Amino acid sequence: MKISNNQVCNLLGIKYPIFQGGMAWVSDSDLAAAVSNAGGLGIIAAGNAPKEWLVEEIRKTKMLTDKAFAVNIMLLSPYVEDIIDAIIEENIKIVVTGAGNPGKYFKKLNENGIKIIPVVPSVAQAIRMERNEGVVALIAEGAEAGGHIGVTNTMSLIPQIVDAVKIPVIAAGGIADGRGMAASFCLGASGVQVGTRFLVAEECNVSDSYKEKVLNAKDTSTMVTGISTGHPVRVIKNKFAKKFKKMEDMKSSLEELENFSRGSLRKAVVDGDVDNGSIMAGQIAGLVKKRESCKSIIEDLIRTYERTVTSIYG
Ligand code: TUI
Repeated sequence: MKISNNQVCNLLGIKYPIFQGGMAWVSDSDLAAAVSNAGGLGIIAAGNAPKEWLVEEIRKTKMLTDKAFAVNIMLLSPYVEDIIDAIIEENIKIVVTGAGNPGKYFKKLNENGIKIIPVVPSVAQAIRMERNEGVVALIAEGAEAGGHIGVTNTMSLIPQIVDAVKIPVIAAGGIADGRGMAASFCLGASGVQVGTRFLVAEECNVSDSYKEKVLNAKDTSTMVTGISTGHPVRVIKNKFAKKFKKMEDMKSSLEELENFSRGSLRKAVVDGDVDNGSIMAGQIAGLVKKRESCKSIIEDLIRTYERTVTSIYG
């Protein structure tokens, strides 16, 4: 059974309702353009980067694709205001927000005709976000996801958010193939966001050792650090994650934890130091076994989605 007349595709002008997760330090112009060219929604992650970096990546993406793409604003960034200025100046039409409440930026984004898609980890946040002008859809992200997460898992979160709002819901957290995509649609989602599987894409510029960690992961390879600090983050278990957790258990101060973890994502993604860096990835990493192009990933998602749906509904 093929996907047809999909709300998310119609809303954003894309071929397939598949978003590539906006992953800090990872989701650059090469990855976003490859996903958009393959029919999904490529997303550049501003992360903690300064405005100049984002402007350059937006311009590169426009040279690499004529398809729709988005920018993800990480709301813990010290540069959020500058990032929003860059988004407006560079005429970006779709914005995804994550890791906080984007409330105070809605007016400016909406005035500039930007479609806003907040990531939400709970029903309360979903309801709060939907009330705002310019919010056209929501990404409901379950705690299977990599990186900064909420507490509720995808299987429970999606149907509860779908029932609580009227706008389309995109499911995220634990989805890496067409079965996960079909399951998300069964729960009422109109699209999916995939992060972990794109970490090993040929067009993804993360270090080779990071990719190997994802490819070698199994179902139990991730853990959550930062629960004590109020910023839970799912990562692949390694020396860094175990030490961080130990420091939390020993009641290290927030300052000590911040000093220990500062720059840790960059260390793993850019420098390839997968012992002392933070290897953010979702619980579905155990399913990701192959390096391939973004086009091949998206085609596989669609093919296995159609096969799964046909096997359920005939
Ligand atoms: O944002 C993400 N995942 C991320 S961001 C990131 S960069 C980072 N690095 C180190 C420490 C922390 C972050 C790595 N992974 N996912 C989207 C997401 N948003 N998950 C959960 C939320 C969220 C949380 C709270 C959304 C809204 C929210 O509201 C809280 C409030 O203050 O209202």
